[in-house]
Amino acid sequence: MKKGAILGFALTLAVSGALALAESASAKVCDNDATTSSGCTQKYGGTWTHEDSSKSYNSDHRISKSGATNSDWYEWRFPTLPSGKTTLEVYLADSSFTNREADYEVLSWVWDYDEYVGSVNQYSAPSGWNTVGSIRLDAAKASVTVYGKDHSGASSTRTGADAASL
Ligand SMILES: [Ca+2]
Repeated sequence: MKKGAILGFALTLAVSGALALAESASAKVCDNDATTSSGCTQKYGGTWTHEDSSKSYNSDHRISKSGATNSDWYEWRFPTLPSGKTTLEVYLADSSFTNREADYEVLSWVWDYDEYVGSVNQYSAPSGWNTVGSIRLDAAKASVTVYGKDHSGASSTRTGADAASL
């Protein structure tokens, strides 16, 4: 490789690195069982057991029962976020999360319905932040919901709820 090409490649890496940093700096993270000072709250339906895990974000997570359904859901409630397009990312690291196709939805307080954002295979997801999809927010409080149903058809899997980021 010529010197100029190497420099160009290095510059590309530096610019994309800066963009990635800018994006993560503007994102708001809500963990499961968030502290009051974080501005995040949460709610859930069905059974979501609290567990400590050194792999999980802030060393804890919630997990559904085995073979959960759409009656089992966990909701992260975010404070008011700026309007515009944002990316939903979820933190998945603990190996006890086995849902092969977990659905995620987002609700903005000014909407009338939850909007489907995407599905994630929690079982094969790389450890750390995973992108679910993009959504446009409307300068209002927003919530993210994950459902316990495994849409792949796999039975007896368990769904994890750790940190979420918008
Ligand atoms: Ca956590």
